[in-house]
Amino acid sequence: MGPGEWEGASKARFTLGGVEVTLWVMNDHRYIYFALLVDDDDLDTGPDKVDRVIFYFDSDADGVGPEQGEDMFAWNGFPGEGREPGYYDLHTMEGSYIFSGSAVLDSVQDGVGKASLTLQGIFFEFSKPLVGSSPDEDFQLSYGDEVGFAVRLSIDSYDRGMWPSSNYAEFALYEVASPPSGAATTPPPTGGGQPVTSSGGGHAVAIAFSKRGETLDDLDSDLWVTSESGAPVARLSRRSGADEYQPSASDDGSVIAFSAAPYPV
Ligand SMILES: [Ca+2]
Ligand SMILES: [Ca+2]
Ligand SMILES: [Ca+2]
Ligand SMILES: [Ca+2]
Repeated sequence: MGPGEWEGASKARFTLGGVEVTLWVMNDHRYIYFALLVDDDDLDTGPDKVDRVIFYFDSDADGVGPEQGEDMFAWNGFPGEGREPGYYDLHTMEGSYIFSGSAVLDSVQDGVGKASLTLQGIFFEFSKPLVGSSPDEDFQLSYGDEVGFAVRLSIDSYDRGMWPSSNYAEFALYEVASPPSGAATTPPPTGGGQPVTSSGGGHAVAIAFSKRGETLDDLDSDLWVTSESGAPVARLSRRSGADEYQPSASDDGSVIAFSAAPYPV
């Protein structure tokens, strides 16, 4: 995680079933991001020993859940025979109980998730569109909306329990932050990045922005540039294992400075 990306995130630390957990939540104008650092020294993927984290949502923040179609996603080290370990976009069935097997795979997989072993533990990282493909399977969030969420953790095949409460119908609340100034006033269904406008003499020549990759092996941020009209787009940097962010252009637009950090830390 690049310090420029997570330093403004909401953060919680707690212990679940004897395991230390740190949680971060934030959003930009397209995605809501969750990260979870779990104190464990092996990332287990298999039927005999499995690590797994499930996020489930009170999508409409009405304090009632899980309700039919409310959002879920998971990183699952053993989702079942014939399925790959990794990220799954899910939703709940009416009256179903999380972990009972009655969570349902979405017809369209939105978002990405990644788990990696770091010196501090297993680092789970997720991004999910504020506006998912289906209102029946994904949350549809606008700036200022609240969304309820809860986390269920299983480490080394042992169910460590749920946060914020052992009562699965209790949720933490996250308020979707307004976008950076100059961004659209409602979340677009597609698009990405945190735009940073670089303008000289009152006329923007280009907009450099930091954008996360959208595939599992390209989750770090790279620099991209677009014209003021929104096209064309070109990638300026592509370094695996490093975040480039906070681009800033010189007055004449000929030089772009940026910050960089190892990813994930
Ligand atoms: Ca483990
Ligand atoms: Ca609800
Ligand atoms: Ca979906
Ligand atoms: Ca979903």
